Formats: sequence, structure tokens, C-alpha cells
Amino acid sequence: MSAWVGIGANLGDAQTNVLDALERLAWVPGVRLLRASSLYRTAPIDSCGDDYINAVAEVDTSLSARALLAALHDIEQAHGRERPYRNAPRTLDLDLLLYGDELIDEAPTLVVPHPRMHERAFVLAPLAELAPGLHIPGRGRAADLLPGVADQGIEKLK
Ligand code: PH2
Ligand code: MG
Ligand code: MG
Repeated sequence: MSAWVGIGANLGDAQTNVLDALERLAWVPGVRLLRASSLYRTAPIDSCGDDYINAVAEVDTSLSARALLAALHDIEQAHGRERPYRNAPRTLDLDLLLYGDELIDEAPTLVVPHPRMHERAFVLAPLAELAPGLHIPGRGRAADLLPGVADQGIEKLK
């Protein structure tokens, strides 16, 4: 199954945390890292603290969506992720954005497509970089959704 993972960090050395997350993702049994986007510096949306570093990755996985999500949480924990309050600054956040074209609603733990991905430049821009034609079930193509979030601050890093 092809799945897309969103990666974000805005505490500590955010860039190193995101790169380390990609490496750890590639090592998860049952997960093959297919490709990763550039890194982006992005203004916090409904959050606070420093700018975020964001990226997305496509994986091929034999894991269920639930097992993949658990593996993502393990990687967050390895980075000392704390959750003092909703959308608090974080050392590392890994979100399951898409799992094939499946619609999954096991709220609040597992909702796919990620419920806010279609309104966030920090997800849509890296997605459109790798797969502009990618279809977000119920929402449309990543590249077509980008103009709707043009007011959100985002800068592609080298
Ligand atoms: N993640 C959030 C809330 N706000 N803003 C940016 N720029 N990047 C994020 O990854 C992000 C956010 C909740 O997970
Ligand atoms: Mg998130
Ligand atoms: Mg998350």
C-alpha cells in the first residue's frame, strides 16, 4: 500500500529532527521509504512558537493504517515528544496523511485522509512538489488545492 506521511517540528533542532525522522521511517519493518520532499520552513498554523520545518514522505507499506500510525507515534516518542496541550510546539510530529485512497474514520485516533491536510500549505506544497496530481479523497488534487492556501507563509529550503 502506498501511504503518505506528514512530518513537522518546531522545537529544538527542527531540521535535524525531521531528517532523523525520515531515516527512522525507512528502518521501520514493513515500511519502504519511496521518496521524501524538500524541507520547508513554515509559519505556525493554529499553533505557536518558532517557525516549523515540514516535509512529506511517500512510503510503501505492508502495515495496516493502524500499525503504521503506531510506528509513527513510536518515532515521535523516541524524540521525546510531549503533548502538554493541543498543537503545542513539538520536537517531532508525524501524521498519517493518506493510506492509499482509503477513507478511515476511527476518530479520534485514526482519521484518514488527515482531516485538515487539504487546508494547510505546509502539507499541500510538499505533496504537490512530489505528486501534483495526487488525489486527496473527497478533496481533490493537491496542486489544485494550493491556491486556496496561498496566504500561508511557506519557504522551500535547499
Ligand atoms: N502542525 C500542527 C499545527 N500547526 N503549523 C505548521 N506550520 N506546521 C505544522 O506541522 C503544524 C502547524 C498540528 O500538528
Ligand atoms: Mg500534525
Ligand atoms: Mg500529529
